[in-house]
Amino acid sequence: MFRTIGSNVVFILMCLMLDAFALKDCKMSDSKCEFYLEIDHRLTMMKDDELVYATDGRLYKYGMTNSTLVEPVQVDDVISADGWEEPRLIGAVNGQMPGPDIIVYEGQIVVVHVKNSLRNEILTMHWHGLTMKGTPWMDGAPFITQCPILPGQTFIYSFHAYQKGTFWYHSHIGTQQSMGIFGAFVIRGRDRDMMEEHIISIMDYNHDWDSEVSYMKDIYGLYQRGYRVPNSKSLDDAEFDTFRFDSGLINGRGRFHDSVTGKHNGAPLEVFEVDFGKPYKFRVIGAGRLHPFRVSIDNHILEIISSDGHDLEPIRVESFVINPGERFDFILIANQSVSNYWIRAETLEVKKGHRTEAILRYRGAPDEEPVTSRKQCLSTDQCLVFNCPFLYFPHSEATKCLTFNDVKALTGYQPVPKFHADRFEEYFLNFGVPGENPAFVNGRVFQLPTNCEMSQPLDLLSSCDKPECGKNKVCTCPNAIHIKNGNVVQLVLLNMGTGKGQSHPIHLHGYSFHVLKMGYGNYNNTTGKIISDNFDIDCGDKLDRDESLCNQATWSNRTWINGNAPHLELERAPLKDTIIVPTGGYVILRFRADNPGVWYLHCHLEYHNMEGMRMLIIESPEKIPPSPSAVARYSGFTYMEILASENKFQETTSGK
Ligand SMILES: *[C@@H]1O[C@H](CO)[C@@H](O)[C@H](O)[C@H]1NC(C)=O
Ligand SMILES: *[C@@H]1O[C@H](CO)[C@@H](O)[C@H](O)[C@H]1NC(C)=O
Ligand SMILES: *[C@@H]1O[C@H](CO)[C@@H](O)[C@H](O)[C@H]1NC(C)=O
Ligand SMILES: *[C@@H]1O[C@H](CO)[C@@H](O)[C@H](O)[C@H]1NC(C)=O
Ligand SMILES: *[C@@H]1O[C@H](CO)[C@@H](O)[C@H](O)[C@H]1NC(C)=O
Ligand SMILES: [Cu+2]
Repeated sequence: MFRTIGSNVVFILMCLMLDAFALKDCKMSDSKCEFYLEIDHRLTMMKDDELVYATDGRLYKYGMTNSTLVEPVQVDDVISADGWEEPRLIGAVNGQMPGPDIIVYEGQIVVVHVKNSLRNEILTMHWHGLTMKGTPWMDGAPFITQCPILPGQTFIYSFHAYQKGTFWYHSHIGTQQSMGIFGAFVIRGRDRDMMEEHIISIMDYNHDWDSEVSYMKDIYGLYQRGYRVPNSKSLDDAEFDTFRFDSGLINGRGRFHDSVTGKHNGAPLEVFEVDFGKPYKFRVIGAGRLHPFRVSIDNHILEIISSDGHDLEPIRVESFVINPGERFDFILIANQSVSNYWIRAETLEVKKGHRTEAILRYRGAPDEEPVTSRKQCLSTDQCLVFNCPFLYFPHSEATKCLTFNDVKALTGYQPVPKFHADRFEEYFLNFGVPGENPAFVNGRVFQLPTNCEMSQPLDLLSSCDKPECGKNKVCTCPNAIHIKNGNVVQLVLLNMGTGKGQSHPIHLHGYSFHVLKMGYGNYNNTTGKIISDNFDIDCGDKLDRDESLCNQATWSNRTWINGNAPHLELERAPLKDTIIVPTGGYVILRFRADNPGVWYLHCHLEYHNMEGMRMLIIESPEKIPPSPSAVARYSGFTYMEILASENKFQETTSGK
């Protein structure tokens, strides 16, 4: 009798635990969708407590030598990463890397319980691309919109899924995102005949460094096998920052290619299945930490239809470039013969051959690896690449770049806010990494506030007003600009002067912005190498441009202020939340201040962000909706109860 009760209790507990780990699907008819994410560490290449090895696209347990008798291990039961034989520590969400996809429908209320089961790290979760309108304290910006979640605590995020599109969630603390704490966040529209979809996340990966180590090696030197080696270079001659690229991962899977022998280790790859004759929507997420990837699929044209959740006038390309933080949706029509095709993602480095693959498999094709090759780009049949961070590939590659200057928002999409005297604000922000200085914006290395800022945003008002900061100086302070609700804000982001570096993918929280114009440096169009910075910008001091930090920039032609720069797309400018600032160039963004809050603007290269290449945009603090006091004040296990009682979205107690 007693024993029966006991086992029932155990059974119920197990059910509760399973319930907490699996993500339930959200139905279109639900008004509220609730999810549970538990964050902790895992090891790669383990099946429970047994080590596995990779060969021929499969995984086997070690010590079982007779391969005719041994069944391979289920690939889904192992975090295989690139199949490297030494288990590597990674961050996992519900035991997976990447974490589970969260898929909801436009208009729903989303509630996500995030439990920090890391033993010695704080955590916050950012919902990348969501504007968090009305719920700015749910943005997951540590010390800015909330106190971080301490080990053992659970924080309940709750917000509206306003706008359909491809988004993602990731930790916003230190190196956690590139260690694996991320996943897709998709808001589906409510159209009836939806296309089948696939989600692709792409990241760079190595076996033993995190972004912290990259930073140290940047300062103290990069050694390999006893020799000091230079950083790799981008095709346009910009220097990439320090990172050892061992592999790339697509949905957490890739394989290690030995750079000496050129052989790979046969680790399992992600397979995307399609039916002949059908169209598919692919949602691609740039989840890496440093490298842009050029993505293509052998024998197939990619029709780009959207970026960062906003529809574009479709364009057909051979490939596109995705940077950390960006998303692209494309349509693929499965109209080739029933077979296997390589999905390729290559870095834009000079002569490195760094790449990763996945497999596009037509149903009915054999369970084999593709033998296809990529399209040959010919001068008579050039390859079109969208979103290059530069203007030219080397002439010999017969490859043509399209940039955000060459695309338009879909007709009828949100109009660009117009210049309006008295209600227009323009800022020049230069993103730099000069020499041994930490990365900064306008010479200001961002300093985290020591309290949870959302409760006291006015403290930040003049925090960079000190003599150490200013023209051609580097200082550390909580850099912020204040914008006024209702104003039209134009940001001119730069990548110029002595701190000029690889193209920075800059991400803005809280808003999507219109991309009015991208200005590139001057190139040699035969080699594709950059020659000089763009001359439209005056770095604001008398120094030669090569000696200036360019932290007080303005237009060279002073008549360009007040939104008068020429060649702006003012009708159908595409909307984004993450945009590349090209080496030696600039990008002009515009948005209406319609979301009071405290919002990060930062580089999405993980260690640039960690070092200080970030700042705050503070919109009308007096209009910030009151936060649940728990966000700022409370810590400890009471979070859950307090939030549950205070959060206005949780009208009824869920009973959980
Ligand atoms: C492996 O198993 C097969 C089938 O039972 C057997 O014929 C073969 O001898 C075994 N080989 C070894 C090396 O044990
Ligand atoms: C396959 O679809 C593409 C558009 O994605 C089209 O351009 C091409 O002509 C089609 N090929 C065949 C063989 O139907
Ligand atoms: C571009 O580079 C090529 C090859 O180095 C060189 O021959 C040519 O003169 C350069 N063109 C310009 C305009 O600098
Ligand atoms: C390359 O540059 C040369 C000289 O600057 C110019 O005449 C030519 O039109 C350019 N070619 C392309 C493809 O832009
Ligand atoms: C400054 O820009 C205006 C507007 O684009 C243009 O008409 C004018 O010629 C420019 N002045 C100079 C000196 O380039
Ligand atoms: Cu950067």
